[in-house]
Amino acid sequence: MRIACLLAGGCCLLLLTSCLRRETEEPGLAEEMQLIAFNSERDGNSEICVMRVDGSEPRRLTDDPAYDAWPSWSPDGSEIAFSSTRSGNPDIYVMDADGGNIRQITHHTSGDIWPEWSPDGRRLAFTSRRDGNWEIYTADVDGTNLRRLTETAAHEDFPAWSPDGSRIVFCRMEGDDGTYVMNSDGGDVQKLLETQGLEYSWSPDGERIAFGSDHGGFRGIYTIRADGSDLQLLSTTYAGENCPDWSPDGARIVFASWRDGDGEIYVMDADGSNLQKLTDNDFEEEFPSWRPGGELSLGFRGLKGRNVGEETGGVSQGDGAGRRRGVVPCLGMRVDNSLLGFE
Ligand SMILES: [Ca+2]
Ligand SMILES: [Ca+2]
Ligand SMILES: [Ca+2]
Ligand SMILES: [Ca+2]
Repeated sequence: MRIACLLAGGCCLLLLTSCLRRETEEPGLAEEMQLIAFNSERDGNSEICVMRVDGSEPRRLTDDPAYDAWPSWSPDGSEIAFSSTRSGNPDIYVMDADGGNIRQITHHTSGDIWPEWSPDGRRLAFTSRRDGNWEIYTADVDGTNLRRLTETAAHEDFPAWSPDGSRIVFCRMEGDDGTYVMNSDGGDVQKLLETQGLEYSWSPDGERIAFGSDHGGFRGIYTIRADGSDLQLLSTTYAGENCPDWSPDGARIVFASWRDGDGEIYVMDADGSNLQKLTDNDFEEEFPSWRPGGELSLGFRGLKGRNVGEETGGVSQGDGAGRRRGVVPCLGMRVDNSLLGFE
């Protein structure tokens, strides 16, 4: 009995020590808290997934036989806009960052795809064919106040906001092809480049625009200055690469590449160096979207979407106050508007 008590006491001490260590871990784990949303077909059809920026802990957010694609984070990182065919045709949806609370935003029988969240969090830009050919539209995040920004016989696609929300870069195909930029109300359209881009991303400082392109005959990741000058090729394989997205600090770019035969997610420094492969399987993976900084970069360790037990997991307010231990409900994301999960 005495030995059993001693052993139990030792275990309690170990648990207490573990808890104290976790409670006192210092901030500075922003890297661990950053997430990349992407498409994966690893479960048989395209789903929205998230993973850490080192490729670890991939987790599926959607679970529907429909085609779910094109994730775009809200600026505060609490929600994700995406397109899905679950209504019978492509429509825009918004869900919480843990995959819950899915809301259908567009309700048109035509295709509505490629949502991009505005920097102020209020609008979604997207591409729709509802008026006969592909045009760029914006709408409030609840789908109201729809506005068509382009009106041409050509195919407009891949809208991306400037960091200050004043401009939208996009691609025009099938007539006067090229990369264009316009005001966020559709005015002052300017051609930046004769080359078309495939999925644009504006650097956080507003200085440069990254895009995939067939410029030169082979598809790679390129950047230009926001005025269209200084075209630079970043990727080195020309292996069907597109969908670049800048990290919140502007230091890195995540993108999709088919250099190994099927779509994988890679990350590189913004000058093209220090390439890292984040996924490695036989299924298509593409459309990566880097989660904006936001309140999760507070120093809490990430979560694993499982019950990690009373002693190791719980939720807290965004500033770390009000920590409550218990079931960890999701992967390091908001539990509701005020609570964050931690491990
Ligand atoms: Ca699906
Ligand atoms: Ca639709
Ligand atoms: Ca058009
Ligand atoms: Ca793959």
